[in-house]
Amino acid sequence: MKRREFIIKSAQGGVALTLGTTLLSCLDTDKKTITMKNVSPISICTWGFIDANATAGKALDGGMTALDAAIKGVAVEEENLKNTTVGKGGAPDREGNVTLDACVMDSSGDCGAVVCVENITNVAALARVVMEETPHVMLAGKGAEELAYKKGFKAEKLLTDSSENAYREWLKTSEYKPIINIENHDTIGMLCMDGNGDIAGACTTSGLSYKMKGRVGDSPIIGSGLFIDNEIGGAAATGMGEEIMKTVGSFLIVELMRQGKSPQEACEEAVQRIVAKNNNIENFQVAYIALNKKGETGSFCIHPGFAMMEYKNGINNRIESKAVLKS
Ligand code: SD4
Repeated sequence: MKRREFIIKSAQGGVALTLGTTLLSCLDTDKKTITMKNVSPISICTWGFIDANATAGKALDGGMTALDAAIKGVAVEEENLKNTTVGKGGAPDREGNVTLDACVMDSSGDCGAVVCVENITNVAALARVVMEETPHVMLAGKGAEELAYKKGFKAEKLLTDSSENAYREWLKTSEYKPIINIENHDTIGMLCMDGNGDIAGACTTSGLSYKMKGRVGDSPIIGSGLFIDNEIGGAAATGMGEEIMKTVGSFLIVELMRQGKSPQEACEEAVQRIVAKNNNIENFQVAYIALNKKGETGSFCIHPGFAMMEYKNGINNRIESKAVLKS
């Protein structure tokens, strides 16, 4: 349901949501299928998240909508305890609290985001609730968390034994150098095209490890961590959020594609904009992925080592991204 319809229906007393049904409809979306228009579905995501991308790709092949598939795909990483940059098991801030950021954008141009959310694992699904069931685009902290409980999400301890141990180790020096952030990235941004040819995406993260309390990066910011224009395509980002936000990277890529650039050329230009403004690119990573309406994809990054997953025609490929710097 679109936000405007929700407001109207709410006003008419026509909305009867019971606890739990929203979460179910956000994550267990297998029943929502579409009539395929002969478009071969595609899913791409940041980093080598084979399972997450296969989950989305297969769901799309089964007729799932792009938004449902993207949220289902990124949930795999939100629930992966080994991923220390997303969801449960994500690294905490410098005070030991895990705070998550996420956003979603659909093919109609609607979007939702949550920032600095504690105790909720599936924050991309929560961003969808903000999009579909509130009159707003973004909710922060306690407000987002309270909405989650109202809609049936359960409270979970996001700090695992292993992330707590790593945090305690870090506390010994408390060395906070956010610019040295080349290796420690696992944020998942995912772009899906469904059998109707419609594009949607999701992006979810715990942000920088041991970040300042309250720090929010690019990932939940529409236009920075994610942007979709269903007439053109979509883009998603990972890496040093501060640099991505300064250039509104994902929006920039979609606009460059609108001007005729391929997804690859657009990703390269967006990275080069950051490179041109920084004399310390040795110290941080930025990587972009993009998908256009023709089903073409691209990716580019500053440091070698970034890979994109691409699911097309039933095959899930890992594609090593070209980089500005040499290894
Ligand atoms: C952020 N872009 O919060 C995120 C970090 C990231 O993998 O991509 N980590 O700035």
